[in-house]
Amino acid sequence: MKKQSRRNFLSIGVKGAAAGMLLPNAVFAEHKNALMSSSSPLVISTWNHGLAANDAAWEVLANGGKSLDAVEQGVRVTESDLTNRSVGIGGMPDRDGHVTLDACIMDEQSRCGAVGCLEGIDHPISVARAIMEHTPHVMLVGEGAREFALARGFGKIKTPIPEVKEEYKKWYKEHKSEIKRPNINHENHDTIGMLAIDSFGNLSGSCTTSGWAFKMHGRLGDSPIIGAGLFVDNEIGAACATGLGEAIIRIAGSHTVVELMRQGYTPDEACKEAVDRIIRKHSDLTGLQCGFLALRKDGVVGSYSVYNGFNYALRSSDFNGMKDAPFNRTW
Ligand code: SD4
Repeated sequence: MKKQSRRNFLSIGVKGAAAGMLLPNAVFAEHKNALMSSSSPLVISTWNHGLAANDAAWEVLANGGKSLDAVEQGVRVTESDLTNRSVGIGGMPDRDGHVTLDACIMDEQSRCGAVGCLEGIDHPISVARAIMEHTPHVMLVGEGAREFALARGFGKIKTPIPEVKEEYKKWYKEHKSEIKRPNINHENHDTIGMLAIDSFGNLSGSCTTSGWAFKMHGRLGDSPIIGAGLFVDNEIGAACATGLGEAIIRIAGSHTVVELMRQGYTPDEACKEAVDRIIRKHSDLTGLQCGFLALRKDGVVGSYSVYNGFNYALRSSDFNGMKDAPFNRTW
C-alpha cells in the first residue's frame, strides 16, 4: 500500500468514526483496494526463539509458499527445541507433573483449529491444523485430542524430559501445596505466537505453548483460544498474544487488537489500547505481563506490552532480527 492511502485510511478511520460520520465497516469498504495491495512476504513471532522459527517460516514464504504453511513450519521448530521450557517437548509440567500442550492456528479464510491440554504428542500446532482440516470442529482437548492425534499418525513423545523432571521434583518439594500466579516473561521466554503474510497478500497465524509452569491440571490459557491468543481477519490484519493467559482471555485480546485496527488504529496503537484495557481491569498488576503483536494487511507491524522486556523477531526481504516492544511500565 502506498503511504498516502494508508494515511488517508487512518485519518478517515479514526476521525470519521469518532465523529459518527462513518461506521468502521464503511471506512474499510472505502479503502479495501488499498489494503488488498500488499504482496511482500513478512513474518513476526514472539521472543528470541522467534528467530529460528522465522527462518523456517521464511523458507516457505520466500519460495512463494502459503502463510498457513509458513506459520505451521515456523513454530514446529520451537516445539522441537529440547531447551525451550515453555513450548512443546521441553515444556514445564503442571502441578501434578503432566506436560500439557496448547496450540491454535488460523488462516486467511478464517478457518481455524485448536488443541488444548494435549499430552505426550509431538507437534501440537500440526494437531491443531489437522483438527481444522479433518474434523467438523475447531477445538479438541485432553484425551479426545490425544486419541484423534494418534489415529492420524502423530508421534508420541515422553514428557517431561529428564532435565525437566528434575526441575519439577525440586519445585514439588518446596511448593506442592501452592497454587500461585507464575512469573511470566521476566527472565523466561514463553509462548511462541507467529503471524505471517505471504506473496499472495494472505495472512495466517499460529500460537503454541506448554502454558504456565505448575498450573492446575486441566488449565487452559489464552494460547489455544481463537480470539484470545490468536486472531486473523484477512480483510484487516492479525494479532497474537503472550503473557498471563487469564488476563488476555478477559479482554478477548487478539480479536480486540484486530477489531481496533479495523476501526483505524495503527498496529502499535491497537496493541497499546488492548494492553491499556488489561491494565484498567486489574487492580494488582504485580508480575502481570502481557504483550501483543499485530500485523496489518499492508505489512505494517505493531507491538506493546505491560512491562518492559517483551521482544519479537521479524523477518522480511530487508530485515532479519529482533525488535523491542514499547511498554507501559518497567519491572
Ligand atoms: C498461557 N499465554 O498459557 C500463555 C503463557 C505465555 O508468555 O504466553 N507466556 O497463559
